[in-house]
Amino acid sequence: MQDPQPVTILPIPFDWGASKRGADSGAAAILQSGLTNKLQLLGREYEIRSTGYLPPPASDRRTLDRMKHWGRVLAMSEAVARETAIISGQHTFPLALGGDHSIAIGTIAGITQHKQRLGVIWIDAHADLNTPATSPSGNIHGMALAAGLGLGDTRFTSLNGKQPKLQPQRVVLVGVRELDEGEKQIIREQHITCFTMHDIDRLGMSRVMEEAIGIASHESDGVHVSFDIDSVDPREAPGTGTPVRGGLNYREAHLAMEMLYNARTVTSADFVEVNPLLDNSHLTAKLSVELIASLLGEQIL
Ligand code: 4U7
Ligand code: MN
Ligand code: MN
Ligand code: MN
Repeated sequence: MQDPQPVTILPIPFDWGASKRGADSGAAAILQSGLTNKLQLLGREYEIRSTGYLPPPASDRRTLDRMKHWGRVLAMSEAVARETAIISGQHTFPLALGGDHSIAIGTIAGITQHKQRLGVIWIDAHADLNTPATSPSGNIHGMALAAGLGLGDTRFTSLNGKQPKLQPQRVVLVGVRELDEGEKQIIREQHITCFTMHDIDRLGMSRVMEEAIGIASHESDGVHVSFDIDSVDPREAPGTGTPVRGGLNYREAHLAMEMLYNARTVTSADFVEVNPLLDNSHLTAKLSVELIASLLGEQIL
């Protein structure tokens, strides 16, 4: 990977994959919290692009109990996949700003158009491995990683024709502390590497990230980092729709980003689930800017 690569920021103002409204303003909050200024300080060229999908058409009411607002999520995913495929073909670094985590259905579909052996590091309190059959909520943001692995509704799994887009041996979960029964089963059946908070407590973040980077990049043609801000403890990141206690602390989250930068293997990223309506004094959006800066090379010394 050439470094420093220009960054293409893709804001995705979308929240119909989640049950709470508000994550659709997450990207704007991250931009308002000084992201582009940071990129300039880091000497990174950047461009901001649009998916052309703003805002969701009120007319699209296609929904099901087990796949809420699937019509809107699908239309968004198609637009995101189209745009991300273009960006990743241009040798810039695609940085997708959510939006809820359902946007990753589109980014992974777009990026894997060029990278068929993409590794994924999914940093999240949750695994997002539900299918319509296993989901307790019907919220599609909880099904995003499953879709990339070819599990779930074919409208989502077959987005760029080819399914599955990811190979489970190159998918690594980090920070997990809330799993549904169906998700546990998928992790076991597919042999997905899952570093829970328990593992982070025992091994330390440094060792966990070393292993995660090794596994995701093994015989890969790139590594995608999908960072759900609810991986971070709610004390540091309160502005998110599905907070879970006992998460990454401030330094653990930064260390993960710094190690990913130092490994020079990351080729694209999502930052998702920032909800400014729940975010007192933009703490969570500011944290996201700092973490993105660390991922893109900001150093302490
Ligand atoms: B997020 C949940 F049941 N698993 O499927 C579900 F606990 O993108 C939560 O990680 C999903 O924030 C959270 O609804 C999705 C629930
Ligand atoms: Mn998530
Ligand atoms: Mn989550
Ligand atoms: Mn969430």
